[in-house]
Order: sequence, then structure tokens, then C-alpha cells
Amino acid sequence: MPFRCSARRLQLQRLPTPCNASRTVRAPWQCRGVASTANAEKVLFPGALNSEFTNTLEFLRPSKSKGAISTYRCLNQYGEVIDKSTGADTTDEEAIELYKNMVQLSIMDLLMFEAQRQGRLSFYMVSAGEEGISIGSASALHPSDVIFTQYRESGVYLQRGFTLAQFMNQLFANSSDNGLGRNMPVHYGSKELNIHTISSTLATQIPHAAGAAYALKLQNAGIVGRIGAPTAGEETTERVAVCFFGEGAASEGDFHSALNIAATRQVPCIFICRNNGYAISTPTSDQYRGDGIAARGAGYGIDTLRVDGNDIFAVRRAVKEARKLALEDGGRPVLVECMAYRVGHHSTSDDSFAYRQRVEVEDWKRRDNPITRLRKWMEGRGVWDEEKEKKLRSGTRKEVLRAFEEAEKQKKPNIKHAFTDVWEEITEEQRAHVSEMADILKRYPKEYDLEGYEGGAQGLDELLQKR
Ligand SMILES: Cc1ncc(C[n+]2csc(CCOP(=O)(O)OP(=O)(O)O)c2C)c(N)n1
Ligand SMILES: [Mg+2]
Repeated sequence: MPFRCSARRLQLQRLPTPCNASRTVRAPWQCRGVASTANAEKVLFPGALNSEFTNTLEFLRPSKSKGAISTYRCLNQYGEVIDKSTGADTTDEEAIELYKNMVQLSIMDLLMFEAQRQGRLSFYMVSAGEEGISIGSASALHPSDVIFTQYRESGVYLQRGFTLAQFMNQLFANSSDNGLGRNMPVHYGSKELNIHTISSTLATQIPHAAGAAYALKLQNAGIVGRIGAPTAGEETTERVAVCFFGEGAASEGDFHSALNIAATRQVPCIFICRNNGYAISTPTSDQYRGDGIAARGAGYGIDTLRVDGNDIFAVRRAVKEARKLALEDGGRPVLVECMAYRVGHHSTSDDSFAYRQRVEVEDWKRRDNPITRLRKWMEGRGVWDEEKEKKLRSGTRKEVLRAFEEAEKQKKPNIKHAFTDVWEEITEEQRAHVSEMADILKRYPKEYDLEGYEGGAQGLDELLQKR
């Protein structure tokens, strides 16, 4: 072969070592120059490696090509394993746990949706039809992997151990809420479970995840010390960052910058796209003309797989494999596009029948669903039946309602938390805002009834007394 260099080689370089680590690592941004001899069949253009010469003038015409990227699945619609040699890669006990979590999520969704309609909650978002994506993928990760979610991934929280009480406290913004009532309902977060707090601003989590994965790459290699204390057994584990987002969020510039920097820096990040066909009222046909989001992964040089989101075993296997790939050779990003249909309305503020036919939704509901598919598999194996189903559903309903009523009774957070956690010490400017607010609250006690808030109307005094 006449090449002087067959691929970009990475040089080894010693990086600054802020902690006790002193390992020599690859610095991905240090690339050797590339060149080739005059009669080479391939020219190693710095911008397109390994491209062969051709004398056929042919445009790439995706609009004319017949095949789309295929969709990986383990189970067919009837809950039967397609490839007996790989099987479901899940024990019966594990499958039952996953099933219980999916059912719990769907029951919580139904009850919370109704609670919003009754005026007891201000807002809610359901995951209907997408339970297999969040629960299946979370089950394939290590508890120490760092997760960034959008908002339709409550199943990730549930699978990681977020309790019903924690869900309800956040939804009611009561004084036990991790976020002290500062966020919209459904914007959960958990430091203990390594899940970053959800942000309403679409796609911002994607570059955050790429950045976190870069930090993890350095930590995995021992170049920098770990930030935050590891929980038991985590010290030896290499970690990945995992980022969930919808296909609509993938239209934001943040998506593109994040995938590009993740690829150029080769960071251990699993990007999990939930492609449910809609971004509120915008169908995918108005959102893009390419082959879904998977095609974009290939465009950024990222290992990519498209998966049937109604098949929890397929999602689980795909994410397990993605995790392995993401940690190989010091790290690399991986994209998994999970296909599903958004069966529910976008949120409680949306009526989707204003922009899609009821029959379209009914068709999808009848055709496929991650919960029924897994149930069919369990029944096929003789580990599930109608009686177990009834017991699970009635028990879960009671548990959700109990947690709901408990959280509803609790007081709201102290009003001072509207100001705390911004600066370590209250600033003079903040003090002026606090005293203005205190004055308003005193003058209009009927309009601002603080009975239900911890500390009542005196909540702000503590801040004002602080010097
Ligand atoms: C930057 C920004 N633009 C617009 C919105 C309004 N918005 C909230 S959700 C959403 C649709 C997102 O769709 P997708 O990413 O496909 O997720 P899905 O709701 O389908 O799960 C939009 C446009 C927002 N929150 N942030
Ligand atoms: Mg969507």
C-alpha cells in the first residue's frame, strides 16, 4: 500500500495532573499530518479520510434510496423472541421487575393526569407508549453513570430508585421537594441517583452531557480526580454520561454542537433519542427530511443504532452494548434512536386532537405497546397471569394515591427559598428585593396568604436579620 499513513494517528501526550494521577494518555486533539503519494487510489484529504477516487459522477441521493436504517428488535409484536440464540438476555425475575416499574409509571401517569384535570396539580406530562425506552435503558446502565434527561423519562428516575414520595413532593412543590419548589412539576432531579435536574429549555442537556462525558473521560483515565464522593463499590467503575432527548430537541443547534464535540473529543456519552413522531404539534415530516435522527449520528462519525422502542428487551440490549462501546479505547460517543409513538397529549396544556386524528392514535394504541408486549412474553413463559396482573394494578394504584395524599397535605417550602442558593451570602441588592417583598406580603395578607408555607409570612425575616 502506497500510503505514508493509513489513518490519523493519535499522539501520546502528558497532560497536567491536578490530582495524584500521572498516567500518559492519548490527547485526541493532537493529530499527525496526513499525506499520500501521487498515484494513490485514496487521498487522505485532511477533511475526508479514506475516500476512494471514482470516475462515476453520482450524487448521494437519500431522497431516492429505498431502504431506511433498520430497526433492531428482540421480540415481535406477539411477545415472541425472534432470535432464539440471543434470547431476551433478561431473567424472568428481572423482566417482572421491569414490568412492575412500567405498570407503576403508567398508573402514576394516569392518576396525575386526572389530578391535573381536577385542579390539584398545575401541570403534568405522561410517558405513555415510551415506558420501555426509559425503563429499559436505565436498567442497562451502572448506577454511577451520570444521566441527563428531557422530561418524558420519569421511568429513568423510577428504575433508579426515585420513590413515589419523591415524585409527589416535586409535583406538589412541597417543603420535602429536592428542588424546594423552584421548578415546574415533572422537572425532577436527584443528586443521589446521579441524575441532573431537568431543564425546560429544550436540548440544553445535550451539550451538558457531552461536557460531563469529557470530564468522565479524564476521570476514567485517572487524569483528574473524581468530583464528589463515590458511593460504595463505585470507585473502580468507569462511568459514562447518558443523555435523553426527543427528536424535536434534535432540531436545536445544541444537539449538533454536542454531537460534534462528543465525536471530535471521543467522549464516553450515550445519546438516547426518543423519536415519538411529534414535537408538541409539529410532526416529524415538518421537522426533517432525512432518515430520522440515526442518520445524523453517522454524519458526525458516531456509532449508531436504531431500536424498536416498544421492545424493552431490544432497548436494554442496545444500551448495554452502547455502554461497552462508549468505554472502549478510552471512550467514544454512541447514539441510540428509539422509535415509538407519542400516544398521549404532549402535556396537560395540550389537546393533541387539534392537530392529529383520533383514529391515528387509536391505531397505534392497538398496534403496539411496550407494556403489553412484555406482558405477552411473560405469559408465554408462564410467569404471569390475569390474577397477578389485577393484584399488581390495584396495589400500585393504592400506593400512588397514598403518596399523592401525603404530599398534598404537606406545607409549601419556606418563602425565603425564593432567594436562597443564589449567592452564598445574601447581597445588598437581594436584601433590597427581600425587604420589598416582605413589605408587599405584609400590606396584602389576603392576596398573599402564606398560611400553607413553612414559616408563614415571617419566612423572609430570617434573611433580613442575617448580616
Ligand atoms: C428552547 C425551547 N424551545 C421551545 C420549547 C417549547 N417546547 C417544549 S417541548 C417541545 C417539543 C419537544 O419535542 P421532542 O423533543 O420531540 O420531545 P417530546 O415532547 O416529543 O417527548 C417544545 C417545542 C422549549 N421548551 N424550549
Ligand atoms: Mg418527539
